Amino acid sequence: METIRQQLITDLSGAKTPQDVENARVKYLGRKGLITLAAKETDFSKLTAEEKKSFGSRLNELKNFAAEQLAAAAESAKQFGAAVGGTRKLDLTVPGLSRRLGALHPITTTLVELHQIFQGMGFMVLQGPDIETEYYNFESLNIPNDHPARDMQDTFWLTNGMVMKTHTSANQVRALERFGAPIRAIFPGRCFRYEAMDASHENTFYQCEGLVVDKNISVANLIAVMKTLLGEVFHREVKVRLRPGFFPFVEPGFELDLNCLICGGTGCPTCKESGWIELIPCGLIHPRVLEYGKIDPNEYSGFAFGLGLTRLAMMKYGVRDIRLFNSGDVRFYEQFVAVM
Ligand code: FA5
Repeated sequence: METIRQQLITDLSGAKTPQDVENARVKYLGRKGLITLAAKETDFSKLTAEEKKSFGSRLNELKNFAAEQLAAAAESAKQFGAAVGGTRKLDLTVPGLSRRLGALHPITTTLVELHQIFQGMGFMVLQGPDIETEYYNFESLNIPNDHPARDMQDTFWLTNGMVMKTHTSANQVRALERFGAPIRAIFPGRCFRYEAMDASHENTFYQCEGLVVDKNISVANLIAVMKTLLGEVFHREVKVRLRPGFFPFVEPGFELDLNCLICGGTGCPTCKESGWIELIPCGLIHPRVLEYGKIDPNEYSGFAFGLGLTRLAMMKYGVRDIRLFNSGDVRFYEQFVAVM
């Protein structure tokens, strides 16, 4: 009986279709099945009363065991049949058996939203490399080797002299060289900095660069685009402030800060108790950068901005600590919707 039990377990582990299970049922419990015959072919006259009792109860146990196993195998064969559409072809559209659906990463959701907003304003979406030359990351942006602005973006260098892109501005001159003027483009991407990490600073974070070059572009165009952007992202009035900011590749340059949406402006660790989050540095493109991009600054002007995309996601979703985004903590990711 033990041999029959083991054989049944082996057969059922290989049974995939309802027909496989039916074959197993006939083999073990059918009229000429192994369990049925074990009962029929035993000569009870040779057994003592005690042996008869023990044999009968073990046989019943085996029958019950076989019936249970066959029922369970029939159920999983049915589900497997549904999953493969009745044939052996795999149908990837059948929902999985696990109820724990994944969710899009909040950075992905924010990226897609930005694509839609800017495409609505006629911007192309471009992508540049993560590993950059010193020329595109610094020099072509009017930041020569000895310029103190390099200190603000202390970073990771590769042994071959290339650099992990410290800001998406690194793609500005690439875009100008490739597409010329007029141009309207955003280029979101990851940035890397050797950074002391805290609630609002990561060593790996996202920015979204924006670039517009055309005839007669002014600060008024820049402000109009910023207003449209913030209106569409937050769907409500948010408080911002514009102050002068220095970046060697814009002139004039500004810092657009957002009133902290975590504390409402009263001060918290996320905004370093200041009530404001540095969100979108921006300005009119420096004529020298246009020249590096082979654009005539006498004919064209433009603006650029470097939106802190990860910080935008923090404000949009109320995330107090930037380190959660790259934490790999499922409890954090699960809180975001599964579909957009
Ligand atoms: C720049 O990176 C400039 N390239 C932005 C720019 C583009 C200015 C075009 C003018 C014209 P900054 O270092 O301030 O500037 O970074 C821009 C934004 O990225 C910040 O406002 C902030 O929102 C975000 N950011 C910067 N460093 C970090 C960090 N370590 N972690 C998370 N976000 C950061």
